[in-house]
Amino acid sequence: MRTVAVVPAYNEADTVGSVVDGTAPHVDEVAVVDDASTDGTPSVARDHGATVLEHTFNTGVGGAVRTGYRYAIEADYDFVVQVDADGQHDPDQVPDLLAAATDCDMVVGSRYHNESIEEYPFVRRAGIRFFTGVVNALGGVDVTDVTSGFRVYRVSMLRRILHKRDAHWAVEQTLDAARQGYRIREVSVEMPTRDHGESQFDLGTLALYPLRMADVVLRVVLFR
Ligand SMILES: Nc1nc2c(ncn2[C@@H]2O[C@H](COP(=O)(O)OP(=O)(O)OP(=O)(O)O)[C@@H](O)[C@H]2O)c(=O)[nH]1
Ligand SMILES: [Mg+2]
Repeated sequence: MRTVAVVPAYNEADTVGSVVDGTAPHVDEVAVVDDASTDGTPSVARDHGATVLEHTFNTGVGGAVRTGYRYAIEADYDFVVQVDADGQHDPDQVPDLLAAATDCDMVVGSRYHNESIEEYPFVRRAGIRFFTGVVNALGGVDVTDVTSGFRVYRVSMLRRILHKRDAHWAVEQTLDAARQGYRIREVSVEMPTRDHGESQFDLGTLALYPLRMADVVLRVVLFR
């Protein structure tokens, strides 16, 4: 079984090196997707031995992970493990996630199976609950943390669920996978809140949430 780690990274020069170092022993290759950073993230990642896939323009997390998935598909890997570059995902938990993937197609690392969710602000928790509820109701599954970016995919499934939109990529692909009958499991992962760099969440993003979310869900439910 060949495994690649996909690490989306935008201005994470302070943390990406230790993420690459921590992840490399557990996988065959670490591919950092640099989302047009301006702080030298790609050269730090390269210095730590990662393959670096560079975006010319910033796309956001959804676009960055799609580039990584395409790389995994083209290179014919069996599994992808997705790890954030900001230090929120502990690479020591990668083996647990990979082990859980041997008899399923997608493994989601959940903060709801331990106390780490309690660190997150109320609005963020309410958002996670809401998105997770939508995916469970429309996908007939029982996950707790659909927005988690600490995940494993079987690449044969990934080919069939590549998300089309950059916003709400996790909702889109998880709902799509659930509706196609793929096996989804969760594993408990500790995920402290971010303490470096800049979050993908800002006021503009939050304001557009309901509209973008409805767009993504309707597309999956009606057209796939
Ligand atoms: N903020 C941000 N992150 C990006 C972007 N493109 C790729 N990423 C990477 O995608 C990963 C997830 O983004 P985060 O901003 O950490 O999202 P999050 O973990 O849901 O939010 P926080 O809890 O605030 O960190 C990180 O490794 C980022 O470096 C982008 O355009 N903006
Ligand atoms: Mg983060």
